[in-house]
Amino acid sequence: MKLYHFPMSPNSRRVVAVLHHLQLECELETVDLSKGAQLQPEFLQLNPNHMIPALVDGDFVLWESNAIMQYLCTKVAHTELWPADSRVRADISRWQFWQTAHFGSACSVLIFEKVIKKFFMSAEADLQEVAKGEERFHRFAQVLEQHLKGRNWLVGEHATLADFSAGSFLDLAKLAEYPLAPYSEIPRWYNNLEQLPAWLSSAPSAFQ
Ligand SMILES: N[C@@H](CCC(=O)N[C@@H](CS)C(=O)NCC(=O)O)C(=O)O
Repeated sequence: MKLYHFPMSPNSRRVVAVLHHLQLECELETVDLSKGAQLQPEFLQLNPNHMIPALVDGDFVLWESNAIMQYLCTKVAHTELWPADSRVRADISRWQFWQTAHFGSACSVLIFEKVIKKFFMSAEADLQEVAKGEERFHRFAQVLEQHLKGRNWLVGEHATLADFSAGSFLDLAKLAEYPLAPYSEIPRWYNNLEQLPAWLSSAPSAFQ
C-alpha cells in the first residue's frame, strides 16, 4: 500500500496514526501542498479533488481520510479502533462525519486565517472571518465538551477512529488559536489521545 500525505495536515495525520496503531506496512509519499504538488496531473489522476490523503492498495484507489481509516481497519482481524458491532460502528461513523461536516470545518476557518495565511501567504487574518470561525467553533465544541463529561473516549471504553478523527484538528489548536479557554473536557480528552504511541509517532514533528 502507498499513502500520499502531507505531515502538517490533520486529515492525513489521523490516517498515519491508524497505520501506526495497526502496525500495517505502507509506503508514505509526501505531497508537498506548499508547492502545489497536489495539482500535478499524476496526483490528480489519483484524487481529482486535489486533496491528500489518498491511499493506493493494488488497483484500488481511495480518498477521503475517514473512508481510508475504516478501510485500513478491515485489514486486521480485530481492532478496538473499529469494533465489529454495527451500533458501535454507526456511533464511530457519526463522530467521523460530524468532524468532517462541522467541527473540522469550523477549525479549518481558524487554521486558514491564523496559520495558512501567516505562514504560506504572508497575509493578515481577516478578523470578520476569525469571528465567524470562532462562533462556529463554539457551537460544535460545546457539543463535544458535553459529550466528554464522564468519558475518556468518544465511544466506549477505548480509543476508536472517532477519537482519531475528532481529535486530529486539535494538534493545531495553539497555532490556530482555537478559543479553548471555556473548555476543560476537550483538553483532558485530547491529552488521553496524545498518550497513545501511534498518536505520538504520527505527529508532524516525527517526520521532520
Ligand atoms: N474531506 C477530506 C479533506 C482533505 C483535505 O482537506 N486535504 C487538504 C489538506 S488538510 C488538502 O489536500 N488541500 C489541498 C487543496 O485543497 O488543494 C478528507 O478527510 O480526506
